[in-house]
Amino acid sequence: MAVRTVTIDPVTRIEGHQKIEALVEDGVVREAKSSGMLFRGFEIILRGRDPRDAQRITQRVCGVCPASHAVASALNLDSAFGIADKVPDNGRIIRNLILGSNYLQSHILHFYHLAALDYVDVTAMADYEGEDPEMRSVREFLARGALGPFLPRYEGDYRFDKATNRKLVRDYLTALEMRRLAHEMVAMFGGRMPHNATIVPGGVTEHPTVDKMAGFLWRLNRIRDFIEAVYIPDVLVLAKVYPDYFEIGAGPGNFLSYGVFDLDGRNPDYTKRDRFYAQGALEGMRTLKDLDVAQITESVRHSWFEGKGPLHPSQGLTEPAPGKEGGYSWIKSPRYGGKVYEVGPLARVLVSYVAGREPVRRLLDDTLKELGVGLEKMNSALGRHIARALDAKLVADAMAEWVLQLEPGELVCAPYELPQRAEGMGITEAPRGALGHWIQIEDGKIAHYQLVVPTTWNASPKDDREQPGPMEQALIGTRVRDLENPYELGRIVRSFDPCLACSVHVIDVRGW
Ligand code: NFE
Ligand code: MG
Repeated sequence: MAVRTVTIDPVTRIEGHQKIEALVEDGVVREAKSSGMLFRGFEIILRGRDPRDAQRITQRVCGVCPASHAVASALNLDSAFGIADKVPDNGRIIRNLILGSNYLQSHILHFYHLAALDYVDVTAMADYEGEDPEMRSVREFLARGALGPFLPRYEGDYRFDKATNRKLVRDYLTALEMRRLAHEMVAMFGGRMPHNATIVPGGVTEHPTVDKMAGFLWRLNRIRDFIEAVYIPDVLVLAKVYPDYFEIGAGPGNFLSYGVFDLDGRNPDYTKRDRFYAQGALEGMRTLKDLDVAQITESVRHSWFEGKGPLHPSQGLTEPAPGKEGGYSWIKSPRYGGKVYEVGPLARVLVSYVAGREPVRRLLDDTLKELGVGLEKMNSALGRHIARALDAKLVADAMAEWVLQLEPGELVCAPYELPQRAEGMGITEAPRGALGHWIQIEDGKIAHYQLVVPTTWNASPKDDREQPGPMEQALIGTRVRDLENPYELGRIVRSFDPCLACSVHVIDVRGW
């Protein structure tokens, strides 16, 4: 029996430092460990500060998904300040437009610039003789051996023909332009990108005008064309050439979504809000239960923190314990009802699908029909890419309607008074999945702030019950054809779109 440990450290082309360790026995992964390899201590920066600083500071957790932290912290402060039902429609919609624009750039970034390189063979550019100046420069960089991040890479299993490889390189370049447009869209209503300046408790500070709406819509429509004509077709080509990736990378089979994009700001209970994407906990693709935030806990059994049993985020305390016995990650282990749940575009799309949401049902049904596969195949490495592309289309199409609902001249923000003592919760969905912020205010200052972030769920280590996290489960059982080039493992991990910067934000009570 041949047993070997395959280590990928760092996993490249993701955000931040992640290490994957897989115990491979007779060519099959028997055990897998996902580790977050950096400590950041973000929440500690928040302690003792003006609660409104949370809105500015938590955005700095990440440059990829800052808008989601802006929205989560604003919802959190809205609830703590008692104005969760007072945000004017303009404020609600502009928050959605900023967050939606950030989704589009994040998904396009992930597919083309981070994940597709696992499948696209850039050496197909070596004898390119066309006139496209950008493509010619790719060829020249390749000839000079200066083509990071395309190279070096794991070798083997590049299946596209030359024409498809070249098309995907071209689309990689066009995708950069699309992300620039999406950044501009954030800046039009958010003032700047990455960390917007306009989302505040009570709404936003930016007023809609007809020229901003028109400029936004023009950019959005270009991105919608790209998603429709390029992104989704490219993902479908991937699915057709690599159909075996429907068979690997299955996660725990439980999916959690907090719902996102408020369609009505009047219900102060975020778990019951009318949102574009439905809320809920889906077990095994069929059984959808109402979201109950009391079910959320974080375990630190295998994380480098002191602490006993799992705690709800409102109680969560963390004392760093580097080198703790049994620990192997700076990431905690969020669980729902004690069980392992996957979050992300796949969870979002499946929860809304089972909840019966149009147009999610229509789009996913059409896509599955075109690919000739059943719904259950979505729980796979390929399923995550497909769900992310459909998520981009669903959000972009909805944004085109929302922007026209803005009313120039109407209010954008509600007034409030800073409470001396209060607590709050803000739940939303970042591009990578369920995102929650929790706050306690004492003497008018932040006494306690906790974030439970999508990649914390997905890249989590084992918990108190020794249940592996979603990515670990997705790796276990995978056949690795070449231990020197474990490309299957990289492809599975990247299908989750991990962001380690977000996932290891953590808190310490002593200010470590
Ligand atoms: Ni840093 Fe993030 C997203 C958040 S992490 S990218 O999307 O919140 O999972
Ligand atoms: Mg946390």
